[in-house]
Amino acid sequence: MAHSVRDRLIERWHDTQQFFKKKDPKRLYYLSLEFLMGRSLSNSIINLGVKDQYMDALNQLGFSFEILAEQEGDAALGNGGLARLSACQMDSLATMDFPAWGYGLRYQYGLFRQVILDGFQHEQPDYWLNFGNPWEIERVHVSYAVKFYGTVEEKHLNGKNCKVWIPGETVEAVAYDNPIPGYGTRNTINLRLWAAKPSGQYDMESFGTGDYINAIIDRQKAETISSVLYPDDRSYQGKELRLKQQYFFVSASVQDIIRRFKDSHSSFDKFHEKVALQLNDTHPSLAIVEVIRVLVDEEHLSWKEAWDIACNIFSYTTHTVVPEGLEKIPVDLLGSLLPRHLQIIYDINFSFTEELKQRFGLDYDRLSRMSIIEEGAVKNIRMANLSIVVCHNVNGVSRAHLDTLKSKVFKDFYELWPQKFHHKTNGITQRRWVVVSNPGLCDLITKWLGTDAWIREVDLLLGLREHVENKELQLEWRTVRRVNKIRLVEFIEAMTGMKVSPDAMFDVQIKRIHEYKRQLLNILGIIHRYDCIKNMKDSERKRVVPRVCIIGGKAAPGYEMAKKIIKLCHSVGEKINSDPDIGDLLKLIFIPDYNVSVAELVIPGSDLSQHISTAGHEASGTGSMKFLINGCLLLATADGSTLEIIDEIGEENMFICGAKIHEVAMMRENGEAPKLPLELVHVLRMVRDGYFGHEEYFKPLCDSIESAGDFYLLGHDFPSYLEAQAAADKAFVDQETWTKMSILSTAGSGKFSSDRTIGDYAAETWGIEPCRCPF
Ligand code: 26M
Repeated sequence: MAHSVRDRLIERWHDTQQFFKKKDPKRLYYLSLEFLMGRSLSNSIINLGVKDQYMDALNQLGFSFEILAEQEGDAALGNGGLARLSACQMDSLATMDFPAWGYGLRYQYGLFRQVILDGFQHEQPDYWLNFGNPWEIERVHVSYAVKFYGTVEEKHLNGKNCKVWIPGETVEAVAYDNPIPGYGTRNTINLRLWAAKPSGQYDMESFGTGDYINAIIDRQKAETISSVLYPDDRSYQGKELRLKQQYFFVSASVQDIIRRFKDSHSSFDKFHEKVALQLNDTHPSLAIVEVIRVLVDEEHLSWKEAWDIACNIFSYTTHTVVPEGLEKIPVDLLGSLLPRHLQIIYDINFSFTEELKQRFGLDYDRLSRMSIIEEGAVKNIRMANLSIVVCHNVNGVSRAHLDTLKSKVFKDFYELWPQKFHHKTNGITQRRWVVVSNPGLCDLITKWLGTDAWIREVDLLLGLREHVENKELQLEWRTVRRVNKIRLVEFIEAMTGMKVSPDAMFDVQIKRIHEYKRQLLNILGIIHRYDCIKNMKDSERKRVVPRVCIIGGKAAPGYEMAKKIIKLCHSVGEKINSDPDIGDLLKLIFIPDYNVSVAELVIPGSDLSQHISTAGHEASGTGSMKFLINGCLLLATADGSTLEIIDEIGEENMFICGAKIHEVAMMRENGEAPKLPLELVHVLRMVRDGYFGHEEYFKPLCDSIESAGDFYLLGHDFPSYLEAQAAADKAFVDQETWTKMSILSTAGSGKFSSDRTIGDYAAETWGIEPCRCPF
């Protein structure tokens, strides 16, 4: 089946590329080290508009489509938010007919699989290409040499001084093309992923068997460059392999882009009118340096010409909130791997610091803060500074994030170039997150809107507001959600052996495990709930709203605190779930190996979802948007994109808690360590006393709140968190009110489609126009 779908994809993909070539519009190149595509089968047949035909054909052959579709593994070439965002944006780019390309790395090992043994996370390799990948087309003839190491020599050529890089190592980049079909259009764009292969031009002269064997083994080592995705989404460790990955992918992509441009242009005069390059965070920011290097050293443009081109074509989106989250590369490392690039970075920095001196005088503090080079025991290159200096546009991922960029992270740069700073609030694609993953709700929405046009024009969802009081809609809405819950019940039983009741409120927190995302706050809240129920009289218990608490997410392999949180979740779950005193009133389930396809199943079956980062720490957050559009209510802090969600659907349709962003800032400035609320002290006492076992192992978690300053403010937010939870219970008892809130969540979610995000980028940042291939 995949191969027959692939044939359809290839036809359209081919026609689209031909059409773009003929029209030669300005193209967008989206550069990202990570794409979390998930499964492709369902998404492809839906976007191609052939789902019914395939379902029929399969039925005739005696297969069930749902069961077949579940056999597919995820393409997990990314960590979390940033990586799934690139996948959603590719879907929108294709659907909206934009002449766009994605570029990335074809890792042989995707994000590790999470296996839980005795409550502890273990990482297992994700060798995802084992059985072949029907969604890619290997392009053996599309390959480029990528060079590393070596020296730079000064040469005199045609009366000019030139820098010549004499590299020490060459690796071949081979293209693998992944068609991305748009919905309701013939357009099918390309995601080109590069794989590393030994270079053809290798010197294979051997002087004996040993040399020969070693020469072959050496060649083989080239492949390590694209072998494994780094599984950490927070810290930059200055590893050579990671830098090699970044440059490998950037160099191949830039060569490909320049070759395509030169196919139809004889000079670079129009380059900036035909090319826009988008950097998904700073990970691909060496592309800036590479473009300048190629234009100056290989195409012999002047520095000024190359500089102007680079400034015109690059834009950059940052996904970070804290200054420590910004990428740095040790100067020595870069100098040894890419000596010519280091020179260019110094040249850029020289002109930039001269400009700064002109503008601000000899303000050395400012100069050292803004310099691309960080001085110190180890000298580093600040990739964000490099990106801001060159890019014409720097985007944050939510309105609140932009405020933080202006006032903190990039304050100095904002003072210098206020016009560069913007935000494009993130979004998610309603194709994957409703049409593919929640067909029941999809049909219901279409029925009540009287059209399926919302799948391309998401603002039409607003039309649901008119019907919110309609009893028939409310009943159908509840029925669809109930069916999804039962599917989730079955999944939970298959994964964990636990039978949970679909009558309970399904309360879900699924995302990467991070201290700032505060899964710990959730678990401590659950312990509190458990303790309350234990101490209740029978008459009080009757009023308790039954809950199934679901937590899922991976911890970076080296992130000890995150791993402790996973273990705590299991230990608490074991205690609660086996307590006969509690029964169906409370359950705590950890869903192992959370990924895109697990999310597709869990989200449609959830009642309540939690997004409770300490205010000021989540740049945007996109999980919340997937829950929102599926009619799941949000319990959230006023952080990242949640503030904009409040604007769209109203605080009365959500459960908001916790300190506000400015309050967090104030508490931190005052260095206040306020007294912890009694309920929290009590709950921590239970953990410390070994109520859930492993008291030594959990001690650092308790300490982080009680003796290490409670940086993430669990103490401050605990009471209001419990209030929000109580408000959710109260609302859930009245199913009619709950259903209305749910309908209004879906109705108001339109702004959070990646179609809106991409439309804004196209108009305000990239300057590209749709280029629609005729059917
Ligand atoms: C770092 C070092 C080495 C290798 C990889 C990394 C790295 C990889 C991913 C660092 C950060 C990475 O991702 C950060 C991320 O996912 N940020 C999230 O981006 C989302 C999309 O904009 C936002 O919604 C989230 O708020 C933000 O946390």
